[in-house]
Amino acid sequence: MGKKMRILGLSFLLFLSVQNKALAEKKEERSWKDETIYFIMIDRFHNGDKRNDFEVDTKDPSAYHGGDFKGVTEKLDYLKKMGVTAIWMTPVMKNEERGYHGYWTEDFYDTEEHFGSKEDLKILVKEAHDLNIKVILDLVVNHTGYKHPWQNDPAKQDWFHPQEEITNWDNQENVENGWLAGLPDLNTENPETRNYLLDMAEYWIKETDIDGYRLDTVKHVPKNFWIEFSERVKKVKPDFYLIGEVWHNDPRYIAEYNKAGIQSFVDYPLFNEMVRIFRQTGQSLSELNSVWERNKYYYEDPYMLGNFIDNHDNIRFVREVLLKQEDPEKRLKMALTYLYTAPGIPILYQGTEHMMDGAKDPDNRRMMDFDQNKEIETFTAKLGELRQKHPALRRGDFSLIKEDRAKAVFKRSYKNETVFIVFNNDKKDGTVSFSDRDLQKHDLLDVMTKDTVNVKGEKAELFLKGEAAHVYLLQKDKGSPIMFTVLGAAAVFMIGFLIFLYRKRIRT
Ligand SMILES: [Ca+2]
Ligand SMILES: [Ca+2]
Repeated sequence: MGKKMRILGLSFLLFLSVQNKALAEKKEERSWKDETIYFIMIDRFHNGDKRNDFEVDTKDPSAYHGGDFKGVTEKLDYLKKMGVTAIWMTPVMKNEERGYHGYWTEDFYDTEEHFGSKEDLKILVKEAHDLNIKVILDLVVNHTGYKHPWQNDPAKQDWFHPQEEITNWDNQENVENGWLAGLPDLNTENPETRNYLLDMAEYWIKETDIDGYRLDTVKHVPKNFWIEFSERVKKVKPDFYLIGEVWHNDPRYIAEYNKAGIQSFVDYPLFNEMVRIFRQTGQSLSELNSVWERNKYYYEDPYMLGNFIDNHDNIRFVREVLLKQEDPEKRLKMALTYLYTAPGIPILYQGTEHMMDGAKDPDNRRMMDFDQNKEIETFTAKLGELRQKHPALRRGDFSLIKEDRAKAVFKRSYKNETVFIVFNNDKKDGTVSFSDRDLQKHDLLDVMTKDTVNVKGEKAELFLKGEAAHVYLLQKDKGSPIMFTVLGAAAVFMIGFLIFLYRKRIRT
């Protein structure tokens, strides 16, 4: 009997450990919320092929500047070093004249010749995948380019809505059916047009093996189109990612598109607050927490949202800072620290890591300079590395645990990892002190500087330079060896007790 008992006990332990391992592996499977996205405007990124440089004029901000698929492929190693795990590229389809940005489609089934061939695009995707980098393509279904040939095709007259600019932005029907900035508005209610667009979306996934779409002008296309669209693309690839551009300040309005199957959005309400708070000293950070509280309430999964401080449609963050006559390097470091440590997927627009400046479009789309600012480049790469290394920064909960005018402490925890993100948004140096039960018997490690901060009891007192942010990792419990002994003894006792019960049952 004794032998059987031992086998029973061992099998039980083995079963527990296998089950725990399986559970842990399942939970840690890479998800879209773990990604760090880098946003590339193909024409303005890197010129890898001079043979497609016709009509290129780098002096004209509205002309082609020479960037292409080969250029992106050549820079994949650079992106990998930046801690990037996914890229979002501006539309790749053949555009009409001067459509360097890609949003003026001429042919939905061909690539833009300035960027390269379909083969070049496939090589880009393949090489990105080899580096474990996912690829998201920008997709426009709301409109075509100004001079699209369908407009003169008698068979395609009902492929467009009647030519009429959007005038009432509070009227959803007008927002959906009106022409945006004079661009021919596609009639997605027409089954023929709808099927053409759905087939096209499916085609690019099958043809190039991309992993997601960034959906342009989502609010200008009816929700019932997006419902069918999401179903179709997810049939091709179940984990296909959709991140929608619903340019709006109200999360309730944006979150409505969750119901249409779009699981993520670029977070414009957060963008507005981040720019307002980080471009100038003295601002309280509390509104950042309010945005998160609202996001948790309205979205299906707020961790899927895409966070950004820069994009191709807005004045660059650095310019916002300069307009306030503040220090761009300090301000940018703070904003980037929040971007990479707050819940949601960071989206870095090309050039932000080189402190690139730029006023409104097209000045915010200057050709990428890979040597402009090595200091910020290294800083951003470090943040990218931290986000990958610490699950608490990707999946942890988030709360504002201390707020004192322009100083703030955010706490994030995931499983047995805890981080504190501390901001001093004042011009002057100062001490940030805060209490937290988890600080008991723990020290804090500054993950950027590797300095250890000794903690007394449940209180931490941190000295921060003016306009600075630090990320602190809660160190392992100082008393952990004792904890292990206690837990070990408890386990032995439990097994003994089970054996005792089993024996008792056999006897009776
Ligand atoms: Ca080129
Ligand atoms: Ca429309």
